[in-house]
Amino acid sequence: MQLNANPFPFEFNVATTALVIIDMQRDFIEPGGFGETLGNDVSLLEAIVPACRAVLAAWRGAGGLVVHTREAHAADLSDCPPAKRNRGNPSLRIGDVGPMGRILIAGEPGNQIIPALAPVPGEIVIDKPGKGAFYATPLHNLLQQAGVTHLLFMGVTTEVCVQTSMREANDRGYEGLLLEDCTESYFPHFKAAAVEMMRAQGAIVGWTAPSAALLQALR
Ligand code: C5J
Repeated sequence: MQLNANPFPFEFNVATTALVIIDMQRDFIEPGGFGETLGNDVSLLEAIVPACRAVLAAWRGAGGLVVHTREAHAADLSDCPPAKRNRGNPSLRIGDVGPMGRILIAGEPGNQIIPALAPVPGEIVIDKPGKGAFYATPLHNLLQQAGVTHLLFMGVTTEVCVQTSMREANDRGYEGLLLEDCTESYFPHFKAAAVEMMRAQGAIVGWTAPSAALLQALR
C-alpha cells in the first residue's frame, strides 16, 4: 500500500504496521487538567481529537495493530529521576496532587487516555516513564514479536514525546510516519518546526502526511 506523504511516498502493509498513539491523556488534553493548570491553551490539543478518532476507527476497521502510550510514573516515583521531576513549573511537579489526581502517576484519573480514544481489548497499552515510547518499556520486544516494521504516529506533544518516540523508533530500525493533523503542541511554532525537521534531509527521521492520505490509502 502506498501513502501520499512528505517528502516522498510511504510504502507499508497493514499487517506489518502499527498505529502508535502517544499520550492522549486527560491531564494533557482536557480543560481542568494538569496542562491547563500550567497556563497552556488545551483547546489546541483538543482540536485534533476528531481527526485522531477517524484514523483510529479506520485503522481498527482495517485490522491494524494499535499501540497507546501514557506518560506514567510509579506512585513512589522510583522511575522519575530528579532530572525529570525538577523540570517544568516549580509550583506543581510530577507526583504532586493536581486537579485530576496525582500528576503523571499511573492509575490516577488524569493519567487515563481520553474516553474518545480509549483502548479496546487486544490493543497494546504502554506506560512510559520517559519522553520516548521505547525507553524503559517493552514496546520494542512487543513490536518485534508482532513482526512490525512500520509505525504511524499521532498524539501529543509533537516536539516532546512524539518527536522523541519517532527518533527512538528510527534508531531501532522502524520506518515511521507522523500524521500531521493528528499531532499538536501547546506551541504551534514548535509543532511546525518538529514536523519539518523530521521529514527534512530525505526523511531523516521519518515521513509526514495528512490523515486524509492514510484514510484514502485504506479505502
Ligand atoms: C510532555 C508529552 N510534553 N507527552 N509530554 O511533557 O509530550
